[in-house]
Amino acid sequence: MIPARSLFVDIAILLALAAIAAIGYLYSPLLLPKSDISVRPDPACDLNREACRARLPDGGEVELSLSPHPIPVARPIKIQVQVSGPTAATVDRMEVDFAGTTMNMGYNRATLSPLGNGRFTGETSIPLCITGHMTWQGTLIATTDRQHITVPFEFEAPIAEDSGSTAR
Ligand SMILES: [Cu+2]
Repeated sequence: MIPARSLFVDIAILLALAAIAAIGYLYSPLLLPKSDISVRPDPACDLNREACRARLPDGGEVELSLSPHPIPVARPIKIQVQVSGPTAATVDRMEVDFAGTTMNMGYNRATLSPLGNGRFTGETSIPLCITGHMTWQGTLIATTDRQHITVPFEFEAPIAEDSGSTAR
């Protein structure tokens, strides 16, 4: 009965290999390195006045709102993010990183809390620049199970009119 026994072992090995292949296929998105996607927001939109949107590759949208308006420095800023479309349910982590576009303003990153249905909220503050006012880049970083999606939003803070100039 040696041949029969060896056939049984062969079948067991084949089944085990098939099971490993199936598990590998199911979990491959978790094992592969995350890809990075960067999408640009509407350049005409002004975060100092309104919420701004960017289109996601899956057809959905991401909207960022910083308040109050205009956006203050050295005072609390409320951050609200709304993700719509298929990506909304897959976001595990939502952060906004604030950086000076023309100088290093230090590390300013806020992790937002999920409110459900693709909504996230948080609070932060950004430091006053020695030059008075400058352009900031607020990069929204959405981490899903397989991607980092970044959206670089630009805004001025404090805006020039806020500096008290009455020359014009
Ligand atoms: Cu600065």
